[in-house]
Amino acid sequence: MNTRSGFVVIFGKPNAGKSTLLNSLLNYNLSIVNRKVQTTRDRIMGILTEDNYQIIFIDTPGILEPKYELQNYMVSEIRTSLVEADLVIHIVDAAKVNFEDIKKVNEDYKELLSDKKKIIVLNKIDLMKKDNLLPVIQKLINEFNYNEIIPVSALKKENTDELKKVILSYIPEGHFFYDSETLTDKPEKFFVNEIIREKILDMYHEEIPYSVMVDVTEFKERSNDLTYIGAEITVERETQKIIIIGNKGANLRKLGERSRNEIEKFLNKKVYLELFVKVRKDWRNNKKFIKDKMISNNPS
Ligand SMILES: Nc1nc2c(ncn2[C@@H]2O[C@H](COP(=O)(O)OP(=O)(O)OP(=O)(O)O)[C@@H](O)[C@H]2O)c(=O)[nH]1
Ligand SMILES: [Mg+2]
Repeated sequence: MNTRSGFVVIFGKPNAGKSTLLNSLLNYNLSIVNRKVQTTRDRIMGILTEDNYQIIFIDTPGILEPKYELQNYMVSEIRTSLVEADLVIHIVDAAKVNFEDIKKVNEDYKELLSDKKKIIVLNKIDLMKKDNLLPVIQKLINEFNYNEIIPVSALKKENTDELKKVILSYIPEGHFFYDSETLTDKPEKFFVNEIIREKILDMYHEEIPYSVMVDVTEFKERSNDLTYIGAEITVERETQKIIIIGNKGANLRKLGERSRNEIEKFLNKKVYLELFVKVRKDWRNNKKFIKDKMISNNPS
């Protein structure tokens, strides 16, 4: 039997629904999703192996103009992902299509996109009248050279089967890159970290989610069914630490409880979770700190 295998990069502005689309195509909640922007910070591989094909999806951080070192890291994650792409899915919010933005993205990433097959996905169609889609599609056909234009709702799984079929038609023949049980390139520790960050995104507001770095510093099986996890939450200022901890530690306890419940489901084991809050002034601009933490969170 001939096998097919290829890399598909999901690329677009913050909040367009990249991670939601990844989860929906995988039928599995791998990448964290949140209504706040800049949820995803690292590229995350989600591997779909079915029948005679293997599609390696790569979810990426939202495209932005970097203003601090952490965002430089996020942009470098986008660029590295594009290099290996067989197909690029450029996803936009269908109700808020900004043609100037699309032009700019194509310009900014020109050298990485020039020889690639590209699909533009118009996402969140559940939020709009279908009649309003036609003029958008027409303009995209007239002004851009995408190989395909596909409207979907990643959240409601509308037209995602159709999208999957189209994606598959662009996957070249070739051997599988990973064995068929592998779901991702990231270790368990990375997802534990992401679960804690997801709960922080839900619980805290304003600049806090953007000023937080989570690092799982200990991950030890104490017995067959108990795992000890120690995680450091680094913020940029004392005042943020006070908010994270809350009155008599109430917020931190709640964060710990919510994270632990989810981590236990993910690992299918009992977990003892300990959270430590640290302040590292202006860490988002500290290249060395970011590099060290990202290596620690993404061991290879
Ligand atoms: N109504 C609707 N909401 C959606 C759809 N897809 C995603 N969303 C919502 O849009 C928000 C952002 O989704 P994400 O998947 O986190 O977006 P992202 O592009 O990965 O965002 P970043 O990682 O921050 O760049 C979340 O609240 C999702 O539930 C959709 O098809 N319909
Ligand atoms: Mg995301």
